[in-house]
Amino acid sequence: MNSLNEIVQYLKDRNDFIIVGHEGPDPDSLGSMLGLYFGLTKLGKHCRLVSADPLPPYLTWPGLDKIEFQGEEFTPGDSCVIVVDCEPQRTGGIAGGVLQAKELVNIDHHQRGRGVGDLVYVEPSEAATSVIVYRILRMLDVPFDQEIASVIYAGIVGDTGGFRHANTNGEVLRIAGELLGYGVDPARIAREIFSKQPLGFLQLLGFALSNMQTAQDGRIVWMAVRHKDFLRYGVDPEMTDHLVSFARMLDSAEIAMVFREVSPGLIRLGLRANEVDVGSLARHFGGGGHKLASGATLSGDFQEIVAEVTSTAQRFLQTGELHERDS
Ligand SMILES: [Mn+2]
Repeated sequence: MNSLNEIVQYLKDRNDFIIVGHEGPDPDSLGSMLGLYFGLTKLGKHCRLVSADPLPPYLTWPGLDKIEFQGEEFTPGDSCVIVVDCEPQRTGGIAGGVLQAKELVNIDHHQRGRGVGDLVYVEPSEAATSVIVYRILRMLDVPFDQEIASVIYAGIVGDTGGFRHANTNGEVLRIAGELLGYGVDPARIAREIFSKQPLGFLQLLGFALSNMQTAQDGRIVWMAVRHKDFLRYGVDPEMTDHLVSFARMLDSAEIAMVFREVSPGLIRLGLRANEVDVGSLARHFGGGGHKLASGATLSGDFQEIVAEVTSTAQRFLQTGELHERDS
């Protein structure tokens, strides 16, 4: 792994960048992309923003209109590719092109050891990749303005759950407070990220909540939504990552899970905890993430997967152990 100084020196030395974030972009992924974009552009460098997947609806942040949407046809040419908030393999449909980059930089705050690139900076103790981007831009002496401050602030708000998650600390609040000084509109950003939902989603949420299940006296809770249910409510399953934040509201929950059948036989598992290490649980099923927020994608029979994951989670909660998977 490289130091932040080495990353900063590299960015100073190069002039042509393509910035990418993860599949299913979230506020921190987008905030990091846009913050770097505005910062490097202000230094006179050529930058493009590329995403494989569409953006969450309702976001009105500056710079989102600069994002190009590409798929497997993506080729970086001679540009340096900077992957933020994930490892290069998690960039979705453009991952093949990303991995062919002549020069690849990876800046992230997820599980250490997963970074890939010619330069890698992965710091899991940072609350958001947007915080790392903030530090980089300060080291580059980029002049901050409302645009830069807004996108970085929004990224931090996203990954801290609006300053409610365990990754919230004095340093994060200090940076956020400093960013507000540039004219950021915190109420609008929070509402766009957390509180603006279409009717179909709220009705689907009602359905999912009323079918919520628990085990071990409510210490484990899960919601399971079939593909046909998404169709019935007219909701794009890929846009429902945040369902898990409702499962975790159960007072007794130590592990909260959401199973979303995003297409027939393809299931996204979202995991949240307040103390239990659900990052290990996600990795057991081929996924990844943080200790308290993680996820995995599984394919197979929906009911069988729900049964396997929930029983593994129960055993994990009781014994703290994970055994080899059978399949
Ligand atoms: Mn993040």
